[in-house]
Amino acid sequence: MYSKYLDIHPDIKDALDKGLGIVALESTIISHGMPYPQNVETAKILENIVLENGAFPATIAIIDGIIKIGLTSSELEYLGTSKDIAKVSRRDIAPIIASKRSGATTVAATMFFAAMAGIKIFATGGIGGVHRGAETSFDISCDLLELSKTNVNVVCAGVKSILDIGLTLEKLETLGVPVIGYKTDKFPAFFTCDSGFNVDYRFDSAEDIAKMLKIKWDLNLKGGTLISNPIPKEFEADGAIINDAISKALDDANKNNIKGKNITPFLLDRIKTLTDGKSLSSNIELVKNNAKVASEIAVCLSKLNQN
Ligand code: PSU
Ligand code: MN
Repeated sequence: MYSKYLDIHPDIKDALDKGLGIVALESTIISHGMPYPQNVETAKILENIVLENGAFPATIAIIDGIIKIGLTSSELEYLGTSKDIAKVSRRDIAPIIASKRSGATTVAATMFFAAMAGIKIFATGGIGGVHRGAETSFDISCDLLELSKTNVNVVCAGVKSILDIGLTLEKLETLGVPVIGYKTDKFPAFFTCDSGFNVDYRFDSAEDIAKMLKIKWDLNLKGGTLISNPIPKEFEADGAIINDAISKALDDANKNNIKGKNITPFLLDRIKTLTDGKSLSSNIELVKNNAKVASEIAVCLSKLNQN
């Protein structure tokens, strides 16, 4: 029924048919999370990292009303440069397709499309979550709800402290989403390795994570998992500088009355400026590391399924 809306790149189709490892990659990070040209450069580097680690990269977006699983380099360039790319979360999918527009997919929408195509592993930087002040703004990312219902596992570096990390973890518990630490007991805070909160479970190899995921599916436990992979120590940002930038950025967002889907891109851009671009280089390094770990898990899963 949905195949007429979906265009799966031939390489991904072939990998799916053969049961090979595939890693989904999101596109909001390209269009709304990083400036040009670093956004397009990073998108291409991520695809190469996935290939080098034995899996196939499937960057996901909507181009002219068609859901694309796997993008060409000119499509990546278009998403990174055009000013007319919508930020597409779950609620935006049907209207954007109906109006034949192009959209960059958030974690929620990327998960939804990855599941449609049969892709189980997804790498990104950080997911959305419960915003600070959510008790009055009600601003809770749809990413969390998607994790509770869609069977795609997201490798990320935790969440930024632009969010309320404690409340985000509480919400994930309510939604029944396992929060896993890859080689760590600490839930990471994106730019730094330790948010001050612990993860529920620690796994020390991609193979052990793949085995755990298989058990979850065998038991028909619906929904995804959050696999948190801390930024490599050598790229960790100075916590004090980051926190200072985040407070200032949050203040600016308040003063400018920035709300809803615009707040995350606004904060990311402000933090980048306030840290003289240092946040951007940490951001790039942590996503690269997530793409590598996601590829290792995808390859282990493919082997498990073939045995
Ligand atoms: N957090 C980041 N960088 C990002 C995002 C979140 O550190 O680029 C993006 C992701 O695409 C995520 C989305 O899915 O923002 C969440 O947006 P919202 O809070 O509006 O749901
Ligand atoms: Mn929101």
